[in-house]
Amino acid sequence: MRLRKERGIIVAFDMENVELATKLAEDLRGVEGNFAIKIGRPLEMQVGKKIITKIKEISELPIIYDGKIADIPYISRKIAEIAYDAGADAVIVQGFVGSDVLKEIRELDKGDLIVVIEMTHKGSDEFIRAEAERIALMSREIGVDGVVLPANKPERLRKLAALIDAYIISPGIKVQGARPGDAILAGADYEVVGRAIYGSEDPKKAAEEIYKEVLERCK
Ligand code: O7M
Repeated sequence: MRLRKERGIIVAFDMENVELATKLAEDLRGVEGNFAIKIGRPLEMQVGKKIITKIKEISELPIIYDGKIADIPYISRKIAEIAYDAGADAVIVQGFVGSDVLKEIRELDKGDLIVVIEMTHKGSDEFIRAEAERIALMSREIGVDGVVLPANKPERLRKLAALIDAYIISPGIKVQGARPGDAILAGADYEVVGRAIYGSEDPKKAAEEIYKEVLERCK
């Protein structure tokens, strides 16, 4: 199951509580709308790669492994392969590591390849921003499936989105400053939401409400 280039919400599973993760995966199974799950390192480190298999089985949603892979081609490929074999439909790789890393993972052809172009935090403006256009063009040339662009920097998102023909996933919603809908209005396909969902009292309700708000604003 690969991700479609359609508007939707990616729920970031960065919680360290495995019980909370499995409960939210259960709650999201069959949820109305276009949802996917991104598994981050804080959760993965609790139990290892089998959390990918487990969350996929329970939720029946597309699973993205967010190891933000940034190593030499040999190691990057190994990490990606382990994640795909555990059930990940997509893996996330840092674009700044260069084309040989992306090509090595592309060659595996076991699932989607999503590349980080520019990030949401302030430090991203110190080095990554200066090269983001080139990273975007490299990603397009290699034919990656998806890219990551910042929701809380809408002018950058808009500019970089114009260089991209892959699907765009965009974090930075709520806690990092953007409103649900901001990223899709600036050209993204998916909005990535973590703490505003898993950190809320009723995570399923929060996910549904954020999805509704996105649809309302992006009619
Ligand atoms: O909604 P939050 O702020 O709790 O979580 C945001 C998620 O998006 C979290 O999983 C981060 O690792 C991720 N993210 C960013 O916050 N900023 C970025 O620039 C890139 C990512 C990301 O998903 O990269 C793949």
